[in-house]
Amino acid sequence: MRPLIGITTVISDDEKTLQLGQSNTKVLLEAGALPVLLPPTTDDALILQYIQTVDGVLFSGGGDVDPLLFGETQQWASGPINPLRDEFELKLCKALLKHPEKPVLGICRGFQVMNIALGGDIYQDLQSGFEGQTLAHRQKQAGKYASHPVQITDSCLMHDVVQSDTLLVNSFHHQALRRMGDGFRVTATAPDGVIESAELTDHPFFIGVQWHPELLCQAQNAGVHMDLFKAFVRAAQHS
Ligand SMILES: [Mn+2]
Repeated sequence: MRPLIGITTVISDDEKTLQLGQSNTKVLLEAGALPVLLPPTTDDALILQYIQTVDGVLFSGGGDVDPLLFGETQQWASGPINPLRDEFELKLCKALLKHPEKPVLGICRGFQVMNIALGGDIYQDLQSGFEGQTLAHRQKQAGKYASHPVQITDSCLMHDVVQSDTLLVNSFHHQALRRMGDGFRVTATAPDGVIESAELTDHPFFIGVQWHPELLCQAQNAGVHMDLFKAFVRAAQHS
């Protein structure tokens, strides 16, 4: 039996559609999982049943997290927010921390949600908030193409997965992690110092990445990016 991986989704503002980029389910199917969509809810009992039902959770990419959730107000560069999605994902992530047997992978916004759930915060906007000049973290080319390198730290799950000290990644974010949440260890940084991946120490598999590996998997040489999903699915198989 394939492990069940729950993926977070968002309800459109007009409440007509449940939305998720198809690349998320495609890549999980290719990596050997059975992806299932998790409609947002704030019901604690339902969230617990989601966790009990699935073997792992993917926090998908998406829009900005409401800065009020880490003690700030919106700046001019803030993107649209979705309060239901914010509340659902933060509750789900906090509840998952009590179930370390369930592996967690976060992509872009999902990575930021993980850090906020752990008590950390994010730069609302790199261009106005980051100390110093950043490189272009909002690339113009398609997501299957990489645009900047990241440096991977030694002795971490991410290094075990990619088997390299550097990795070329795509970049579609104007926000990034700032103060790290409890136990969340930086495992990759861009040349400008922007945090690009982290993982929870003392957890079998709780990894977030700022890039979009599911889009890089569409390229010809997708091996290393698919390896991240394969490692995630393997961890879910053991749960
Ligand atoms: Mn980037």
